[in-house]
Amino acid sequence: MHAQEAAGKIRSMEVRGALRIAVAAARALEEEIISGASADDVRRAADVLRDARPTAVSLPNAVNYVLHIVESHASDDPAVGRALVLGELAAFISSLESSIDQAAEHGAGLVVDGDVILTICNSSTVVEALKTAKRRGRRFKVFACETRPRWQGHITARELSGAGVDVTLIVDSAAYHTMKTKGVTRAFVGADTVYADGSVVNKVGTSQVALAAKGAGVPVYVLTESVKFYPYSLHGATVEIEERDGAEVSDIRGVGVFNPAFDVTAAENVTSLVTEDGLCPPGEVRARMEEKFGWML
Ligand code: RI2
Repeated sequence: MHAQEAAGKIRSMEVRGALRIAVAAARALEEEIISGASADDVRRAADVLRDARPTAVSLPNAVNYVLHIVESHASDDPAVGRALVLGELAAFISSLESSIDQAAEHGAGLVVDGDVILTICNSSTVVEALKTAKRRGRRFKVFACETRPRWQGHITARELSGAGVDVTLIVDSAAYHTMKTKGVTRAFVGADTVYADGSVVNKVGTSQVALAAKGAGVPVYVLTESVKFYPYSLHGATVEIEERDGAEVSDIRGVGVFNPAFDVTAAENVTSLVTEDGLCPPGEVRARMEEKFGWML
C-alpha cells in the first residue's frame, strides 16, 4: 500500500490502533522506497502519513525513524544505500511487530486465576495479552467498556470471545459500578501516547476508568510498546487531542456536540506501564524515554 492510500485508511480509521497505524505508515514508506521514490518523495510521503491522525505519537515516531534511516544513508553510494535502508527498515518493522508480542507476553504474565479484568476500547496489545493468558490456561473474566461513540469495545469483545475468553460488554458509564459489584481485580488499557511524567493519552474515557479504579482500589496497567513514548514531552510538549465529527455522537438538530477521541490519564492513577521490556512504573518512563529516543533528541 502506497503512502496516500495508507494515509487515507488511517484517516478514515479503516486502519486504526496506535501500533497498527505506525506499522502501516512504516510499510507504506518501505513500499515507496521499493518503487524507487527519491529522498524528497519519501519526505513528502512521510508528511502525508504523519498528518493522517494527530494524537498517537507512534505514527510520527515511526515515520521519523524511517526518515532517520533514509538520512543516515544519504551520502552512501545510491545502490548500496538503498539496500542498507531497506534492510534497516525491514528490521525496524519487524521490531515494531514483535514489540506487541513482547508487551503482551509481559501483560499476560500479570493475569492470575480468578482475575476479573476491565478494559476500554480496542487495544491490540491488551487483546493479545488476554489471548495469551487464555492460551496458558488462566481462568479469568473480562468486562469490556463499549467505548462510545465508535464502539471499539465491541471489537474487543468479539476478538476475546472468538478466543474463548469469558467476556461481558458494559456501557462506559457502568465502569465504576462494575468494579464495585463484580469483583474487578485490575484494569488493562492501551495507550496512544505516553508522556515523560508517566501520564498516558488513550481513548476518551480511560481517565474516568482510572479514576474509578482508584476509587475502587483496582490497579491500572497500561499495556504499551515504547514506540508510543513521546520524547518531546521531556521538554514539556503535549499532543493534540483529536476531536472528531459530532455526527459520530448525535444528529439532534440545534444541539452542539463535543467529541474528543482521547483523554489524558494522570500518572498518579496508573499503577504501572507494561512495555516490551516489562513493567515500567510511571516514575521510570522519563529514563526509558531518554534511553530509547536518543536518536531523535
Ligand atoms: P493498540 C486506539 O485508538 C485506542 O485508544 C487504543 O487503546 C490505542 O489506540 C492503542 O491501540 P483508535 O485508533 O496500539 O481506536 O494497543 O482511536 O492497538
